[in-house]
Amino acid sequence: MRQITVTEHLILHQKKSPAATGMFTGLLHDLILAAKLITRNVSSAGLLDVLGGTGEINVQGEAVQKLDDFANRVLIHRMERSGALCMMASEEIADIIPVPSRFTRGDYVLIFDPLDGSSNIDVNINTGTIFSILRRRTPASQDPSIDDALQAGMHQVAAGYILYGPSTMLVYTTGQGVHGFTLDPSVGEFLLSHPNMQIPEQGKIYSVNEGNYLHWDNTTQNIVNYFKSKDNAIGSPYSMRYVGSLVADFHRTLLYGGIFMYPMDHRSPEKPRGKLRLLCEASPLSFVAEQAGGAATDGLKRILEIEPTSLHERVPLFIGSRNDVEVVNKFYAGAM
Ligand code: P6P
Repeated sequence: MRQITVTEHLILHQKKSPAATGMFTGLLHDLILAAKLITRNVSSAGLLDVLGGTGEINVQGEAVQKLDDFANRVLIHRMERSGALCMMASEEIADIIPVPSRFTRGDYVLIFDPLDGSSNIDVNINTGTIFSILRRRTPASQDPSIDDALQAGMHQVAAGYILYGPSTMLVYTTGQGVHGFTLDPSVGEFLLSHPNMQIPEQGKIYSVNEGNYLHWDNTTQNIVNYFKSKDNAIGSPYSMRYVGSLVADFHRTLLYGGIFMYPMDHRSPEKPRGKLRLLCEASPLSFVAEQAGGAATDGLKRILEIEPTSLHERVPLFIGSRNDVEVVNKFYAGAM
């Protein structure tokens, strides 16, 4: 295959996309540089003193891993100098991160999970960086505000992820399909390896942490039982795959089809909630899923239509093959 870089692909294939401006190409370039810096440390984590926790607890109430902190700092440092952003928001940080006025501010907002699945790093399981790019809503004459971040997923200009696995991959969409690039470490370039990725319409894999079964409501239990019964769309039980790293589970779903589920759980009856974050996890992956012909719902509503009310809002997530997500919607609508 002719070697096509990300920049070449953006210019060649994104002509009609509002994302093809120089500012956006520059943004993606800096994001790619950050990814290369992160992958360098993630891939040699066992050899550097970067394993384990920092001893801090983040805004999610989760123990911060040293590589979480490293990835977060690399992204903020690199991206605030990109000239393309007015503001960022990180899964690791409670509040919005305005680009300091000493730097050139741009029209875009970057929301990211710097290293999702980082609790798996110490056992050498795939992790990933998830990113969502919005256009600011407030006028350039004003300081950016949280309103620039609290936008429904349908307003994203671009979204995607970097997967740190046996190879490092960048998968992204700007609304013109989904394209995957694999890092060639010998030249330090992401080269097009998966053009126009499409999720199979019908899956045969389900992906969920069944250890939470007792915390689900009856409808959710019935949905999972459907996928592992013979009375489903394929007439035999689906295979079950669960890495426990969202980017890895989503990437497999994107390539092989099927459905990834992180349902609402009723661990605390007064406050049932999902685990995954809307702005830095569910929205970007749902944009990718829909652009690849798949679908994503919280059980009642298309993820991309949910209007966020807070920066770290959590949602239930069912995402993957269109037919399988449709089944989930029917169960919650009482039609199955
Ligand atoms: P559980 C990782 O901590 C994460 O946020 C996602 O990457 C992953 O999908 C999920 O949590 C796993 O959660 O409760 O199954 O361990």
